[in-house]
Amino acid sequence: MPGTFSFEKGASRFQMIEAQAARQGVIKRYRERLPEIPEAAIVSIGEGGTPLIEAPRISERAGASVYLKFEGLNPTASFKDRGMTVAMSRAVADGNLACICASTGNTAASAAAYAARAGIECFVIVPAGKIASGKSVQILAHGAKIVQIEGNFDAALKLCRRIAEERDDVALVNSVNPDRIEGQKTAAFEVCEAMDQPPDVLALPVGNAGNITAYWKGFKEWRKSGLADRAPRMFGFQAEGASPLVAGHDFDNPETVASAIRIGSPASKEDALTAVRESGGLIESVTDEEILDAQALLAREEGVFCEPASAAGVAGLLKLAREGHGQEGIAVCVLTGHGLKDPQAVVERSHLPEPVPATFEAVGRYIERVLS
Ligand code: AN7
Repeated sequence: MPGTFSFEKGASRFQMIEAQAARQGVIKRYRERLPEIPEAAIVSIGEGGTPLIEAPRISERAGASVYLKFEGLNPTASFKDRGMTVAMSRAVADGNLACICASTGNTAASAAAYAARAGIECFVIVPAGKIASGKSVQILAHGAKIVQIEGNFDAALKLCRRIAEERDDVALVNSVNPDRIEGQKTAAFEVCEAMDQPPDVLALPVGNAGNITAYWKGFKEWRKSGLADRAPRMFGFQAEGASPLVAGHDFDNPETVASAIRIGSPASKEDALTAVRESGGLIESVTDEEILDAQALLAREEGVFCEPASAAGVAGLLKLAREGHGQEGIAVCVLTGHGLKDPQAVVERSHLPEPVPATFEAVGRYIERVLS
């Protein structure tokens, strides 16, 4: 009711407007740092503006002050939305009838949502039976056309590139599309803004290597514009069974529990290696067990639930610390996707206990046992 608001209520309303501004979408928020997109073509669902969360328990173990950039809080629950808003806006501006992508799941879920909003058709080519259930559900919910191939991500990407080459009405929205990288680099800007300076280390999972490329581009641009005089060291981590950048050769049959990064021939491998070299960083591998342990630690001790692949950065920092290479200063770990994307990964490691009678005694006994 007008006139009944106290000053404090007015202030909190102002904070709400501030919060809304942070989630106006990355194109509007960072317009001057992104390629030009005609206003009428912008396709946004309010991506970006994700929190940077302090992680005291992980910090104790890693020897550094660790913060989590929780990208699972984007509209489709992964970092892919940052690049997808730019790629899809361009697809609309160019008058495409459809978009296409290869995916281990998250790119497809994001493309499906943004294409739905744009009102264009979306084709997603995925490795049959290898997509986490949350992601498949998203693809179906948004009405994308899903093609399951008897082959892996690398084969799917090859097919998509060819189709997009041969059809000028279909836009390729994988991260080989430079607009994807442009959008994704905004996460680096947000990290710098939130901390008032770049961190010492940025640790993240590496699959097709678009994200490490994008972060490095963002940090370099931030430094170049004079807002910082340095940039973080880039620490990329691959799953051991899918670690072509560590091994120095492609993997024909990549395998890992972290299905998001089950990629044997990263499209942006050269850019990823450049980012590591220029920043004085590293690319290493972590085992599936280390990944799942880090995922559980994040969930059980920090209250932050990410999907397995997303825990690779934390797993990597913890591994380095165990090997005597604890990092000094501030490390930001990018948690690329939400834990609800892949419920099976947790269900397979836990179990629901047998039902008990609906009595105070039975339930009370259980609580007594846990707390004693
Ligand atoms: C949760 O969706 O490649 O190194 O097709 O979903 O930029 O590939 C997903 C990749 C990390 C790796 N974390 O990022 C796809 C896809 C999560 C991911 C990565 C992915 P890139």
